[in-house]
Amino acid sequence: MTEQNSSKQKSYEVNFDGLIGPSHNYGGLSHGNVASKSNALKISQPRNAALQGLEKMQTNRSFGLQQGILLPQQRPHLPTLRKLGFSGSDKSIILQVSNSAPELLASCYSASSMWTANACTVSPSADSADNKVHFTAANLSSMFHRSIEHQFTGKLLRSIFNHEVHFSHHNALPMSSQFGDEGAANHNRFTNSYGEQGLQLFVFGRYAFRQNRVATAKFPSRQTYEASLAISRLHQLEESQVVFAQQNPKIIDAGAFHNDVVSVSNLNTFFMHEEAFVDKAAMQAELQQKFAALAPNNPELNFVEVPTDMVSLESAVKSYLFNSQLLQLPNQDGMTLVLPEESRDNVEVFAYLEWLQTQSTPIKDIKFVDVRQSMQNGGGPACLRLRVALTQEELDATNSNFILDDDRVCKLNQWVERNYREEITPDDLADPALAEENFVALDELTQLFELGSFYEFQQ
Ligand code: SUG
Repeated sequence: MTEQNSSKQKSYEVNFDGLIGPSHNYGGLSHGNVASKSNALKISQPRNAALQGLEKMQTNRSFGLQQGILLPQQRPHLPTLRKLGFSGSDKSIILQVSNSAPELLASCYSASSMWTANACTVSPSADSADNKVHFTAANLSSMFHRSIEHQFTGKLLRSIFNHEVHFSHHNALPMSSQFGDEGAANHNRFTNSYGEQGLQLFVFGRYAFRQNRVATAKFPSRQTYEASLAISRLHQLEESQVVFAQQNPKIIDAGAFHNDVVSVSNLNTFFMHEEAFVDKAAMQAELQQKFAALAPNNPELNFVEVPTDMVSLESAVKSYLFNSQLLQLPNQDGMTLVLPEESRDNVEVFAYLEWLQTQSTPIKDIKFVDVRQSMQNGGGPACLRLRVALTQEELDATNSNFILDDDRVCKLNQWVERNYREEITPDDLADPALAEENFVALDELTQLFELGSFYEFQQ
């Protein structure tokens, strides 16, 4: 949580990280996600993965930020398999599916809800006409294994942000390719202070209902313009507060399936690869002009652009340089960039980072975190977190069980140690005992979070 004082009341950016679930495995399910494909069917380490995620949350807390958490979903998701015509006991369904359709079993076993940057799009109350914080669960309609997340996500968000005076929740957009929506991973917001009115940038990969001047040749464009536009309507945003920009299809074909693989923002700063957008100059001009109109007292946006001759597209995608958290730490001048270890390992990227620190930009400090288990499925530090800007009053109205303290982190570490397997091989998914273990773990989790019977298997 980054704390800021505005004239009215304090405001914060709270990062809600996904707790990595006990079924974390490498299913190779995401076409266009280079890491997911290249690590397909490798042995995963769920215990290590979850501990890495918790450690990342603790790192943020050690900076003086408070930190939120979102819970893993029920996996395997047997209700989906029943919808697809499998019947009988849980055990018999798992055995049937593992024999006849292992790809469906892997899809219903994915722990992909860990990447909470794809959980929903959030608009803070300072921006919305009704002064409420708006949430729209992402339909994630492009990838089958992710399209089954939004219902639980919506339910979870409603129980965390459970106060109708402050929060407004919207169901996912219609489940069709024309309204493909991947949530906050394709959304940035610019402001001088989290509690002030901001400018929202919606990034999309393609138009669904009109001719695309440029299009991908290899990989899917998951987010449509029409989906982004619908969300801006739902969230009651004025035209003066939004900019829509198309992601460069070339960069999607290079493996940047979400915009947060090639750019990240914080406050009035935009850190981006120079090839990230179709028409960078027009986008920057519109952002700058609208921002100046919204914030006349401090009208300048900072664009920190990384040129291709310093960081190639390939290195950007491999290292996840941009999939970092750009944070304003309390009582510190300048911002801190929290990067995946893979950025330190990449010679080109590390040389760039050393150079960056000698330059006069708002990015003053860099830190590395080890989230290698998530990275091998294409999820870096920024994928693992959902940013929610809240006023003090809204933070007070948020379910406090989901804001971490030392005691909860300690209990969660113990819960992981007690319940998670050290390794999962692709063949393990066929073992009904793994499903039972997952459900025991999630049952305990609902007790830790005082949620009652929250998952479908508990009802
Ligand atoms: O949707 N990977 C996720 C990674 C999401 C990253 N999120 C952001 N960039 N914000 C995806 O492609 C892989 C699962 C597998 O292959 O088993 C996966 O779903």
